Amino acid sequence: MAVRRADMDPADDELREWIDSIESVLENEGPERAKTLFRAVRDYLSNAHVIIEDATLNTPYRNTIPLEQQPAYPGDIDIEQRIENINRWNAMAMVLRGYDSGTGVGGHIGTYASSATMLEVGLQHFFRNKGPDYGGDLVSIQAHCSPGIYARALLEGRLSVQQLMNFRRELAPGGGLSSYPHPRNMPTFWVSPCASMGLSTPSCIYQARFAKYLENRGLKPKNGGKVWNFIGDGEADEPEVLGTINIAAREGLDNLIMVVNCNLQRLDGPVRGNGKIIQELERSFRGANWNVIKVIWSGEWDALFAIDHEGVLQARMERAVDGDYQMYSVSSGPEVRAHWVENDPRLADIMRVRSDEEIRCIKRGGHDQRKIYAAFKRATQSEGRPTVILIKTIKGYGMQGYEGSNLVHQKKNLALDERQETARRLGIPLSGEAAARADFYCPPADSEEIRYLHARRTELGGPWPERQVNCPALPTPPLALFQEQLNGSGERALSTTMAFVRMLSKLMDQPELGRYIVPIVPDEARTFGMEALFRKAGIYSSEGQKYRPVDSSTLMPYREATDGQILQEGICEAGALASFLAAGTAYAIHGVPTIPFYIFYSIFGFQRVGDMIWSCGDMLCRGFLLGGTSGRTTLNGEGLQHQDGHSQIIASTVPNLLSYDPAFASELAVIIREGIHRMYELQESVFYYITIHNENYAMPRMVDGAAQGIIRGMYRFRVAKPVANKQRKAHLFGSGAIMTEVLRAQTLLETLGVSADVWSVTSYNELCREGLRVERQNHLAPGSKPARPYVAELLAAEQGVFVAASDYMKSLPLSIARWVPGPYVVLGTDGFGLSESRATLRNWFEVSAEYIAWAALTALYDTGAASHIELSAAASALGIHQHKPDPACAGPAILR
Ligand SMILES: Cc1ncc(C[n+]2csc(CCOP(=O)(O)OP(=O)(O)O)c2C)c(N)n1
Ligand SMILES: [Mg+2]
Repeated sequence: MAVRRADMDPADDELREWIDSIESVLENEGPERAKTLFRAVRDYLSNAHVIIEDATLNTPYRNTIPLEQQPAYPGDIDIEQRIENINRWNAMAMVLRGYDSGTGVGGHIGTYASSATMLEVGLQHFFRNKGPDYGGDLVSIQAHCSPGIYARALLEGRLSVQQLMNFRRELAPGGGLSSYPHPRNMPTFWVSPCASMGLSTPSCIYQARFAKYLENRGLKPKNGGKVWNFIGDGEADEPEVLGTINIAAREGLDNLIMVVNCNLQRLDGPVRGNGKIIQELERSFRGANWNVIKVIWSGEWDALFAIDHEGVLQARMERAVDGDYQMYSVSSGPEVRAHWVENDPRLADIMRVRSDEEIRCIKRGGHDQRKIYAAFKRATQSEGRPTVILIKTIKGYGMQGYEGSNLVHQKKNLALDERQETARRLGIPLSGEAAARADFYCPPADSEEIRYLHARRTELGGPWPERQVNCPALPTPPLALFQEQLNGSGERALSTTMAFVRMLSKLMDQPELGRYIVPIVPDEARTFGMEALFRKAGIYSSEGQKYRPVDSSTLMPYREATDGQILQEGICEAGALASFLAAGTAYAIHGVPTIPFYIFYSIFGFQRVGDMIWSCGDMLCRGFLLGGTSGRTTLNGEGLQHQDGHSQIIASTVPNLLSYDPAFASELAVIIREGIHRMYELQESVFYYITIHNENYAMPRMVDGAAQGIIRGMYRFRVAKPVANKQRKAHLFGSGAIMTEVLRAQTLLETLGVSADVWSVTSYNELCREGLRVERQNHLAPGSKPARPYVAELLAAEQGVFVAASDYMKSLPLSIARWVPGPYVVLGTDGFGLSESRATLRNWFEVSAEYIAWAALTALYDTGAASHIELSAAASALGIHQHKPDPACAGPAILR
């Protein structure tokens, strides 16, 4: 708690003496000396076990930068204010036009209204584009500000009136605009998505870190570039926000500037009615060792602070809670004065210099260009630390009658007279009717405003936002690079994970490609057998390695280095995924074609950070996600929160993500090579999810000519020996590690007189997508000869019964059912995982060889190709429990 004369007990002479003496040091010897003395006293007390809990985490509730340190404003504030007002009007008009159109498409006014000034100061003076000498700024805004950004692009001539009229109507004639920043939908405009609140912060933090990684590894010149992350104060409640700020300080990200728009409100009401969100955030960020700059009051307050000799005004500001401040924004001048003064004559005296109207209109810092400029300027000069700027604003600023009200977030309409009054107050030269219609206003091209705006952006390197992709293509390595995997392992048993690590290492050794590989691991490298890479490639650390690792004398020491290639992210899947996003979008942001391989426990991928993976899709990210130790039964013993039987299913929901569950090293080799080809040579904006396993078995040689089938999702892996009775034919579909069971089932069936071909399904998702695509075309434009989906074509000539076995839920193999030309039984692992051995788990989930063979036999029985007696004999020979509980809904408890 700050000590102010106003708060001091007049009878406490000792305290006054202490304060007098520190005041004298401050005046005569300066702040550095005062800090030294204070620290010495604090350390003395700490040594004596007297801990001051709230030591210095909070500073007074006022601007961090005092008037005397405020730099001169470099721009023409009048013109900038006019431009801002036009943007405010047009942004509001977009939403009002949408409302008037009766389409119900919605939109928001309040968020941009609160942040227009800070964005305008940024756009006029700070946000610089990439150029020959500058790395370029990455700016992520609050998603709900998008109307303001579109409005500005209208003034710049980059968007048309028609497009603005079609805000939130992307399919409307003439083209429309997406609600929020979505690079996927507007790939030459938006750079990064942010509509799912809370994700932009880890995304920006790791973008800033990845820029340093590229610089330290010599892949990007050290030519600067800031990452600006604008978020809402309500948004700061998302755990991803405060949960990832530590790493920014630890990494010394002085290229990162976070700006929190503290309008004290979220959607429903106050963010911290009973407290102060700015002070709360200040504590968190200072505790995490960030630079914190608060912008609370506008210049009008400076004169009042100048006469607040005893700190009574400051003390009153400390006492008021956010609920009070929100109330002031909707109250009249006399009401504010009365509440503020609280019968304190000293306060009454100070406030007397302002009229009631002046008191009502007195601004918050977030609506004062000079205060914002000072904060932004200081933030850009930070060295060695990230900066957060906490800016106090009013939600819906300028929306007459709605400023600060609890319903302002949802406000989409204004009455006609309110529209006219707003236009008048903003100085928009529209007629009464035009204002009531919410016409857009654009000054002529040679007007002062437009010329100024263009001149400023030209100086800052061009328009913002703008997504420009200018990245060299990489040559695809020949498939022969993975000859070892294509040849198979002979008798030697190994897992697809081991094969993957060998391939990764090979790729890292490639002369042209190798340096672009970015291996990313959460705290799991040893789980996947990747520790040998530590020594070879090094673990990235901005500080190098200040200690001798405990295993320095071994062959695989824990080696950290400033130019380390591996990103070891600790136990932070959100951070690791944000690194993946940064590395996978470096082609667009930095023009550097880094290829991320993020390998993780598969259940902690989609299930844990699925929204971030969705965001990768939106941001047109490239790279490989590797779901390690995947499968519901393959991950021996780990149980309910580790065994993943559904990531492949969730993967199918991301449209530009291709997902595979390969069984063999050769398949993995073909898929990875194809991925590099599509993403880095052809530069397609897709990305890959590949599940890999930890079960060891002999890897067969690649089937001749199978590459296309592997890529498309399915090929015939092994033809069965024919049997005498042609009716007794089965086709077994296997994928991933369950393939070993399928192969065993083939042998079992052979002994039962059934001929079963084995097909390897590398991707049900790709088969299904292609099938649906083809069917859609057939339906939309029926021709004389309809096309056939690949899977239907592949199986067209096959007879008999079909059984699919997957370590994933049944809906995965079921997704291709309509193209299978015969009876089709799907076996899969619906239900929770449980701690058991691999063999027991496979019986429990009915995906073991025995259950696969049984399924084929019962299907044959249904077609009349097997007899009842035979079935009874097989049930006991195979050990089938015909009355066992359904694993889809039962847990082990039911067994007791
Ligand atoms: C993850 C997520 N949850 C909820 C929402 C819905 N939502 C959109 S804006 C908003 C309130 C935002 O408040 P704040 O962050 O304070 O921003 P302001 O509009 O006040 O500037 C909410 C809840 C969302 N977009 N994303
Ligand atoms: Mg808010």
